[in-house]
Amino acid sequence: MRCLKCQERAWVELKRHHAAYCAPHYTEFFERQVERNIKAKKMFTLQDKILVAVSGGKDSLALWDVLVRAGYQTAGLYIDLGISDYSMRSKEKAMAFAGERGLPLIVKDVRAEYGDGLIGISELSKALRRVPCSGCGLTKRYLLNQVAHEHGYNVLATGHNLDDEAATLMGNVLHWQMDYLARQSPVLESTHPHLAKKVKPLYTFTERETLSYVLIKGIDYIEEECPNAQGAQSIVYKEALNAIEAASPGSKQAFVDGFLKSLQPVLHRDEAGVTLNACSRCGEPTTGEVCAFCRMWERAKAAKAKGKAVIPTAS
Ligand code: Q46
Ligand code: ZN
Ligand code: ZN
Repeated sequence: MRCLKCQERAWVELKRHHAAYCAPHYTEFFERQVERNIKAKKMFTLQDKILVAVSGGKDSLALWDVLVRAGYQTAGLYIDLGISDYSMRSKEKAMAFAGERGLPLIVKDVRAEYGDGLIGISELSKALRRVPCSGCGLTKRYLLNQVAHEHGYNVLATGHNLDDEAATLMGNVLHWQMDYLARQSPVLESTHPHLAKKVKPLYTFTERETLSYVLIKGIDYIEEECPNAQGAQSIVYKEALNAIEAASPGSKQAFVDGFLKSLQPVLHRDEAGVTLNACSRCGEPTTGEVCAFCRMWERAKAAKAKGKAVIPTAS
């Protein structure tokens, strides 16, 4: 197999594009494609201040790397969720990436700041008898907006890739989650001064393609998944989609592209505008009186005070 550009030995094969590239031409292709996504979807410009959600994993570090190389104004945000040793190891990767490149990294420690030093995501889920990902997702969404607003970043960029988007779409379609479908997009405009614009510049790349980029660039990332990801529904959908993709290359992209072109704009247009108030506890926007984040953490602390299941654990 030869590189499409220089005919040297190819390092990465992209079956769905009927192309293959050597290492330097692959990174060139990757960086150009990210730039094309940013411009085509009007995600941001060189004047914007972009907060990159950094987990220490390959996708978020690849995204931050490309944005810095392209000259965008960025800072990283790492959220320490207090999930066993995984949080510690992923934080080390995020801090090392930022430190080696002299990039600004904001670190938020959920257990210290919101859980009285005792409640991280693992204890929160036990106290509330919910799966960890539900409390975790809400906490991450809240903190991303809150930190972006507090530090003056108008755009929030996440490393969601094509596999993530296709799996989310499959889950939303299987359960006909119309509200979620209306908001599933690589770009969500800000609807409130406290809510940053949200963008996903890697939404056209598969996990394998992002992995190829970080390997070629020598970016050190955390390989292990969050322990709570095992058994998550999204993994089942990703496996199903991988089987379809193997039999028919390009299916994942066609699935997501078709949805974004045909259905998403109709659903988004039909979404009724909602009035947002300031949360009476924290001041962040909410449709009710107290936001879901404050309610959730208050319930977890109340459960702890009653001596229920909140015990700091190693898992
Ligand atoms: S970090 Fe949080 Fe994920 Fe872990 S608890 Fe679930 S949502 S799996 S991306
Ligand atoms: Zn080449
Ligand atoms: Zn609140």
